[in-house]
Amino acid sequence: MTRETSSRTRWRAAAAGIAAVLLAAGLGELVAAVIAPSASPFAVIGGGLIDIAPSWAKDVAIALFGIADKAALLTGMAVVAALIAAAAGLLELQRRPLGALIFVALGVIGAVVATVRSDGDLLAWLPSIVAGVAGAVVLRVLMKRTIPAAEDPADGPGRRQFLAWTGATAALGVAALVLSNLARATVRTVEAARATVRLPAPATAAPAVPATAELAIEGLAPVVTPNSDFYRIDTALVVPQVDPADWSLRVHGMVDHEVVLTWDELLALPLQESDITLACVSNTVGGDLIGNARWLGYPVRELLARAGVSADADMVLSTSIDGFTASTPLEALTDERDSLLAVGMNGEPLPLAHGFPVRLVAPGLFGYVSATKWVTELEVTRFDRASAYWTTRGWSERGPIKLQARIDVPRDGRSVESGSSVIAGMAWQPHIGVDGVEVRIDGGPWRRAELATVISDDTWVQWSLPWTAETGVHEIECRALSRNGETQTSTQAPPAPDGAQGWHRISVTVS
Ligand SMILES: Nc1nc2c(c(=O)[nH]1)N[C@H]1C(S)=C(S)[C@@H](COP(=O)(O)O)O[C@H]1N2
Ligand SMILES: [Mo]
Repeated sequence: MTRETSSRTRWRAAAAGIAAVLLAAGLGELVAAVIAPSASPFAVIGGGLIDIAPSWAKDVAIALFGIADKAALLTGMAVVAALIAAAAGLLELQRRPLGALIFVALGVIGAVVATVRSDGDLLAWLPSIVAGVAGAVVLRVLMKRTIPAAEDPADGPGRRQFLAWTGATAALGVAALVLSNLARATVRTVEAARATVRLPAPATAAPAVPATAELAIEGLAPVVTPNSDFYRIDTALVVPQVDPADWSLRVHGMVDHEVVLTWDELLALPLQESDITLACVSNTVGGDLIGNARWLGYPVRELLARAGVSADADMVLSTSIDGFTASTPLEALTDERDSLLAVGMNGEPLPLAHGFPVRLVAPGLFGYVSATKWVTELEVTRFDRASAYWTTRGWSERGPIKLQARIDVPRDGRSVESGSSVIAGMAWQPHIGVDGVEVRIDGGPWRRAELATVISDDTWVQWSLPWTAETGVHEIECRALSRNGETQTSTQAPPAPDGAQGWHRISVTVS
């Protein structure tokens, strides 16, 4: 490389790399959208990253980005891809064809990951290979068209030609990405299938939610969480698309006889409706990874009774279509509680992101040990024989939801007008139930809040306490009292390994 051209040339080479990766990604996504929706290069590599990431990294991601963790991951991947591509451009400049080979190598890695991770999709390798080869070819072409040959720098392609070639390539890449999204949308038949589902009326209906269960205080979480506001936590970068017509559930393992249930068979069974609060073990004290819905489903206990469970078994390992697993203590699925094989959520078929067509919900247990979405398999087994997705990553084997109270009103850190005001929040210990909530201000005496009407022991409950706010900065704390006589512990603990604990404490300025 001659000296005069080196800086400008390097910029052009890096730009060629980035334009090439855009077009490569666009083509890969387009091929995936049309022939192998589960093998989108971005999705398989992102999914692989999620699965190999250490759990502390996931905790940090959830803490930083909450339910936007997936958008953050995709953004991060895009930035890393751009950096690698720029580096590949520079390398191509120094040692042709090593830069182009980087694209090919990335394509091969993507193809391997896609093949390993796809559930038997024979063409899963194709999108990544197309992306890798296209990236390599486009990089070579761009370099040729936009970078002056070393021998006669003055005579090489001008600025205009550089901008035209790189710009056109990048624009094509963006167009391919947009097109791939459109293609995916038209291929999205499962959403259409969901729209045609008519859920049967429950054989056992839940009583109407009492009007007095909802205090309707501004800023307080509604006692029934609308589906669109329900938190979503899972390891699926792309929401699994399970057509009910193709769905079945296999119950096997330590049973007298295997049971296979299809969608039509499930809907023909007597379904039960139940209000159940679902919480995530990653929820921090005061956090909002919790929601309450009216679920419709078939009691898991009935299904297990049909299969005939061995007396030696103590766990049910449920598996999702995407390979996620949860290990649920057997007694939580066979005792009197309403653990459901759920098909309905707040009067609708499950939203796709919440497990359509069928998921589990078990009152009293954190989601990671009980609430498998897109569930396809129940294996009756033992804790000493099998372990599940999160338990193999260091989370506790048993996951009962802890006794917790949260202050929603006023919001932590907000300022409040002095005078008559209200403190309000939510409290829960699903399946045990909440008996009361106590509040104290600035370390003063505990005062008993008023509970709204409790829907059931399986749900959270709203509470409130009138407060005459005096000017100054105030610290407000709350703690829940359970129906079995316990007072929420003040001992703090982080979410790992079995759920956060400690009193929720907020600070507000009254003026
Ligand atoms: N298939 C599958 N099911 C899953 C998970 C998952 O990652 N994959 N996550 C579990 C966890 S950790 C929680 S807290 C709940 C959350 O359910 P939601 O997203 O419907 O709120 O789903 C559970 N079921
Ligand atoms: Mo969770």
